[in-house]
Amino acid sequence: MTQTAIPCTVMRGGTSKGLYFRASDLPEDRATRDAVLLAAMGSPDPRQIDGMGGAHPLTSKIAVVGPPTHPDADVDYLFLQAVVDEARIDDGQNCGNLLAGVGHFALEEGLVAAADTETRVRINMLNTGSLAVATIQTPGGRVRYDGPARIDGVPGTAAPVPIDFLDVAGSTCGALLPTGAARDVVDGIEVTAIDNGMPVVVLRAADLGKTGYETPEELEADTALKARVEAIRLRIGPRMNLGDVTKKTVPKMCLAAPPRAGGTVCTRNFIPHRVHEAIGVFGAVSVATACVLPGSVAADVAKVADPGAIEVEHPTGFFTVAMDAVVEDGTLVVRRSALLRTARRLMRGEVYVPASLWGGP
Ligand code: NQM
Repeated sequence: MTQTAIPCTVMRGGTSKGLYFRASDLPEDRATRDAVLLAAMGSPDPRQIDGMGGAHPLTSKIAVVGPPTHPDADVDYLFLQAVVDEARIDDGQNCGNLLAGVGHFALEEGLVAAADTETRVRINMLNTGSLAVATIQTPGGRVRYDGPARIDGVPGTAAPVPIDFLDVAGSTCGALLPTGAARDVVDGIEVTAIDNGMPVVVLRAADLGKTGYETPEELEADTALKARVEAIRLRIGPRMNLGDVTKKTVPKMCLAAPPRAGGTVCTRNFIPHRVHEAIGVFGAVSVATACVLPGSVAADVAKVADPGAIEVEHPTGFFTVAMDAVVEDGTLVVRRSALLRTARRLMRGEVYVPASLWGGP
């Protein structure tokens, strides 16, 4: 036998797509696991032609789901980014889009028992050590995928998956404002470095000579802009307690502009080298938080009509973040954030990798 077959589910989670594995179906040894996952995705290769990856960071994602190691959780979820054109599996960030499919996967795999109408799945997010609660529709104890919910960036409608976060502030950087300030100056540009689930650096698009309404393709074609954004990222990364971020997928870089479609703020997001077609989930939560943060550069351009519902505009629509945040003694305290996603099981089967990498469990 020259190939090893590994049980695998392909799911769309929010505006991303990825491979979902049970932890027990993958090698325990990390180096072997990473080699297996790179082969499964077809990385490194810009086209990922010899694997399942979709040749873009948003379709080169992996969820590893297993029994809970947290007393308040039903399952553990580890997110892994297979870097498209490098032989690297990165666990340095979380992904709230693949998170949207974790509850379905856990139910379908029998890791969690379904309730009769809906099932609240408490998910321990290993990348950040924080908890999320996803509510999955399970009429008659079966996972339901179809429904009326629409999210921008995905055609059609599906069953709603409301997700609640309780404790994501400072999840990766150790503090909501990792530099200690609501505003810093890097290379002559004012920025806000924030981590409410995802380390993000917010910049005013106008300060970089952009409107903030450009298409992702236009921004990706602007090599001078990309070099400038990356230089700022490399300088502020260590100040956000992230160390040298040259080889990291965080922080994300968000160009913010005044809203132009009735939302709160308009965004274009470098994640960190490609430009997102929409916006990441935790990316949106962090940007939404920056909008209600007194003194931030996001607050300069945002029009906050309702601090409880921040509408983040992105290239393919809106991302709404429900927030409960208050300013106490001059400090922003985020009590809760919530949002809506959808997800769909696309395929279940086995993914094949060369047996020379791993012979199986
Ligand atoms: O920010 C893209 C995505 C993401 C991550 C990225 C995400 C999040 O859209 O929580 O969802 O920023 O790398 O899947």
